[in-house]
Amino acid sequence: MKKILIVGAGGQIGSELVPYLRSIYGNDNVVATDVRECKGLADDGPFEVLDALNPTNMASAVARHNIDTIFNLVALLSAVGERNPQMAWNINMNALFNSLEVARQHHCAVFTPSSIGAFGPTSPKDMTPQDTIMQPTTIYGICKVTGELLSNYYHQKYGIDTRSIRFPGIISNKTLPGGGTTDYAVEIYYEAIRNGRYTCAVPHDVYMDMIYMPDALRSIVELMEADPFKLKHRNSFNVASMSFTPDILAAEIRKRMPNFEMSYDIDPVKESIANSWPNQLDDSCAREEWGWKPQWDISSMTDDMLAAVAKKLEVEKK
Ligand code: AKB
Repeated sequence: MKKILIVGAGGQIGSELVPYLRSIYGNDNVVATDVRECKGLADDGPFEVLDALNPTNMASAVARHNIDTIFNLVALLSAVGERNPQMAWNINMNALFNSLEVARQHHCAVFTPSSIGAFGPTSPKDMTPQDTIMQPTTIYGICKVTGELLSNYYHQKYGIDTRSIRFPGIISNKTLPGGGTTDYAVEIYYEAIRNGRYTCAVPHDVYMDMIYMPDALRSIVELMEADPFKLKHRNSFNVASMSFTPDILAAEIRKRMPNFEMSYDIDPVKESIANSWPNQLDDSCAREEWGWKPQWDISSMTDDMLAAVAKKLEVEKK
């Protein structure tokens, strides 16, 4: 990776991946793009407004900047996807298809995030294997499985260096996620600091995999830098870091804020999605093939999140 183009850079992952990649590969070598202007992304390096659904404009950016690696971060998440499945398919699939086609024409590598949402109710719930039955029941999951297959197809047929990770819910403190089923695990920290209480839309006892953003960012670079001869899989790798229920996360916050209160107002769409996803993934292939190892757990993440969110909200108040 010498010259990188990120499409959909303004979202939860992109807003932190851009500075992370710039710190490793150099500011001028990471071109951030999004469908709209994004505060902050133009401060330290190149930024362009680019609609990933327009392949001509994407190809032009790749050619102009001499890009060798495309990160396609464009996505409508699981819960919001259920409100408009046609739009979710259009955005999720066509941004990926354009990235792969432009990569084929301009000889680029491609990274695309997949998700625990690629699994469904018929997948094994506990220690969900890397290779197993995948019959998701959300449009988001259907896009993710199709995207995995399509990315493998581009690798097998055209030799494109496609790689991907099945991300758990990503917990971060810079940009809020929008429209996911795992969003509660980010919102809870903001509401704990703001109001000392949180109303959760996901049932109290549903386990889902989660990962803290610093681990997620590191996993992306480690996979993209991995020796291709060691990769038996490509699209997409299970990674695991921590798995908990809303009750467990609330108890963790209460250890630091004893008066924190949690109540529940269940969203039936999120409930059904959460119930269809794994409790915990088996990430042994990622560990064996490219050395994946998480560094954060629920306790260290909660310390860091509460401090970072408190600081952020304090600064915003001024
Ligand atoms: C979502 O909840 O939709 C995402 C995901 C797990 O892919 N955070």
